[in-house]
Amino acid sequence: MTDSVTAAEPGTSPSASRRPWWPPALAGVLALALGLAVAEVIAGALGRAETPVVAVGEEFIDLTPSWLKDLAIDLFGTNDKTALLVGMAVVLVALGAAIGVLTARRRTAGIAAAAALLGVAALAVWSRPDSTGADLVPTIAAGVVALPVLSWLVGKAAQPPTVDDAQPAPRLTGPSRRSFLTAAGVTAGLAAAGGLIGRALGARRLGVEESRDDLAASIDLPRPDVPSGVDLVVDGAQPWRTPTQDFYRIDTALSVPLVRAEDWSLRVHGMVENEVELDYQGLVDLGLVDRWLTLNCVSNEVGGNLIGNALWTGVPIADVLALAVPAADADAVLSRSQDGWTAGTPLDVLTDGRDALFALGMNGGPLPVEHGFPVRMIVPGLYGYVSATKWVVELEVSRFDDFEAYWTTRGWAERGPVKVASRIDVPRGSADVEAGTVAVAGVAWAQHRGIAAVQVRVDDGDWADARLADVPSSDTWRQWVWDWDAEPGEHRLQVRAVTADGEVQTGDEAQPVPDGATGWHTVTVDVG
Ligand SMILES: Nc1nc2c(c(=O)[nH]1)N[C@H]1C(S)=C(S)[C@@H](COP(=O)(O)O)O[C@H]1N2
Ligand SMILES: [Mo]
Repeated sequence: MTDSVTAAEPGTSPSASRRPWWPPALAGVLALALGLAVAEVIAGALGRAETPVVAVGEEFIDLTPSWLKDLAIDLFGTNDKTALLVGMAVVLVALGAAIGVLTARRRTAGIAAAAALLGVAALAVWSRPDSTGADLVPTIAAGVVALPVLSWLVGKAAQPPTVDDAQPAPRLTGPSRRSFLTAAGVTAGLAAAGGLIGRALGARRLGVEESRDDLAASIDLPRPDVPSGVDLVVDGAQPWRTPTQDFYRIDTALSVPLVRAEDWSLRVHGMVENEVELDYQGLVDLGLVDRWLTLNCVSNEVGGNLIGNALWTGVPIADVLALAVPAADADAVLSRSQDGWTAGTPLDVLTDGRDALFALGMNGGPLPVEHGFPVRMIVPGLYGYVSATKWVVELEVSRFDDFEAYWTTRGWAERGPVKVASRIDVPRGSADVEAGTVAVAGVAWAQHRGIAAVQVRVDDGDWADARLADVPSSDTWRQWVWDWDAEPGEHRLQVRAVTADGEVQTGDEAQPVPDGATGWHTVTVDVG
């Protein structure tokens, strides 16, 4: 027997039992692909972000238990979304193939299964926080196209084969095979074209990029010149200013929210004397400031790179809250993004005079869409998950007792002050270095408290003070370097920092969950 022969179903003719399984499977995959491609085109044309694929992926992200999410970030880092899309593609191919095979055997059951699959996608679209009835249109169109195409293509695939006796095994050959392959080829071509057109339309969705370009011209953004003395420029170390394209990205959005600056507004409500609604120009008119601030993720492991430092341009959050006048018994602000993500931030942190900003510029350019265009929050001294809401559209002045924010319902702490930490950038772990003077260098951070000292030790020896670079404020990370007289052999380097208010970084090791990792970054090197 060969792989082109399926097992006979009771009551089916011998010729049916000798039909290969792959043509209906291929038909199922292609019908589904065409339907989803049509959905992408229509979503792009309508300027909708929710396609069936995107909505299912986002629901999946929101429904996955936190341990699995943490594992995915661990395994794939910032490629976690690519990994999810690849995983979804594999599942879709398998489902499409199964539906095709089922349709060849029992047409109504197969078509019902395909309809059920799209029904699940429609439910996912409907459950997205920002979805409206119009967001269902692409998914409905997918069904309108995919179901008839499935029936038609499987019909062609399942036509009785011309049995070719010259072949060692029965195969689909002759006119019926050619006709199926032509139909399959046309469907595949249309699906590919649809996918490309959908992407092209999607890329320009709502003209958000144009909106960014307009701002670059109309708003006075600073040149992101690095202050003198902050960058030690050690070979192989990270630059003090993180280039925008290298800045880490963490969020739950599979398709980024697309909001034009001219359509954006911010609503401040809840426990306030005055409800405030600001549009983009209204926000800008409050007065822009430029600040160097370091942002990091609570999921960052010891030695990890979910941290970046940039020049942010924006409006102090305190200025906006002052217009609203929070009630005396309020202690928190729940911020909400356009796609429904939330963060809970202590009210006193937002009003104690630190540079907590509604940022609209990053490193001298308009905020990139992935980093929250048109407006995001950033609060020095707090991890991103409790403060740095991207695509922010709403502030609700409230009490911590009265709400739970996105990550707090998933096992992370309610409060997320940044823990003092330090990292060795060079030499890299398991590097081979030459004996002699070796520059050991890296960064340390304790935003808003400041770094007073960084110490390095070798093989559990005495702690030695590193030389610190300058910083413009206590709100950024601080570079350090220490000249090591390296002797041949394997050595273990460790770093710890001391804050300006006297806290010595603990060597106790803790995982990122629930409120940030601790422990000394340790690097082992081979000196030759
Ligand atoms: N709307 C929205 N804002 C968000 C998030 C999110 O998932 N959605 N993630 C937060 C987290 S956990 C971090 S660490 C920072 C990361 O900001 P960045 O992607 O600009 O580096 O954004 C925060 N703001
Ligand atoms: Mo984060």
